[in-house]
Amino acid sequence: MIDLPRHNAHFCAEHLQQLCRRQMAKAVDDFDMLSMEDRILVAVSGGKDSLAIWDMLVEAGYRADGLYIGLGIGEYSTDSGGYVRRFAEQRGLTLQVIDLRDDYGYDIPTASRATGRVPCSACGLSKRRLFDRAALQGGYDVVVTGHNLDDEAAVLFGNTLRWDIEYLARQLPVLPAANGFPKKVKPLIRLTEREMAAWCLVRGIDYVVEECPIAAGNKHLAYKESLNAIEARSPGAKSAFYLGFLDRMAPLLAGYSAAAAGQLNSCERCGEPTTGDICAFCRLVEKAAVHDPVPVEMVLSKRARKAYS
Ligand code: Q46
Ligand code: ZN
Repeated sequence: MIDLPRHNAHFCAEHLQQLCRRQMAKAVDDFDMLSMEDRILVAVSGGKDSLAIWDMLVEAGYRADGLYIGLGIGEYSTDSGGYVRRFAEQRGLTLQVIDLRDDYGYDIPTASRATGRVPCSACGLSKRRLFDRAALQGGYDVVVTGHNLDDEAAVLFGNTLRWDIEYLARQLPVLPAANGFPKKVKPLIRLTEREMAAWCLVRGIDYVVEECPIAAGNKHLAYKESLNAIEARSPGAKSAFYLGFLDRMAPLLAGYSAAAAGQLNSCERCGEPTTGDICAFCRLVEKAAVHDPVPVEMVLSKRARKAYS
């Protein structure tokens, strides 16, 4: 039995699965995310959310392959890659693997040090670009990510605290294919972390439980903790905050997101879309690939180092 206060009910394994299937189907329908004919590429990290959404999509009859990117973040990456490979092997699913060090000559700690970007910025840029590239080159119709309600509510909370209108305007569960970018969707926006952990438990999915060591002490986790404290006092507040935003606020911001899209050029090196001459990813690879490898401990914040040791 799992207790879900926001639904004011306890769920057995069968009803929990029904709840998850229904909520995923509602998100997919409401936002026209996927069709049964689509070839889907799931961005998998080895954590519960991405493995759960891959499992849910395959179970629902969708044609979904996985893509895992080895980020070179110490033991965390070694472990998470193992979980993804075992998941795919056990179920006979197609998994593509990109290893930043082997395939591009760098890893995230080194890219962070070489470019002066915070590690999550170097990581986000690398992941976005490589998922987009793999989807377009592999002929996929859509990229699925495992962002859940807790993730999206925390991002919304941060964007709202800063009144970052451009980010708010782009914080949508579907980004249509445009300007050389593939379509991207988030079918787990109606489901929480707790529900995804429960899905994995009842479906026998092993996943990497540790967070990325670089995440320790970051703002995103602090926003999650704040929202959890509000949710504990007022069950349902988190979904009202995020789903209410999508329903009532996002339509008002639609003009901003169209204005922010702007005109893009083709990168002189890779040909992919960029606002300048050479895209940010090519510039990152150029600097990071010639830099001496940097161990993950060197790029952890003080708080993260404490949690890691
Ligand atoms: S962005 Fe940052 Fe995550 Fe990359 S460096 Fe770790 S915490 S894995 S989703
Ligand atoms: Zn480029």
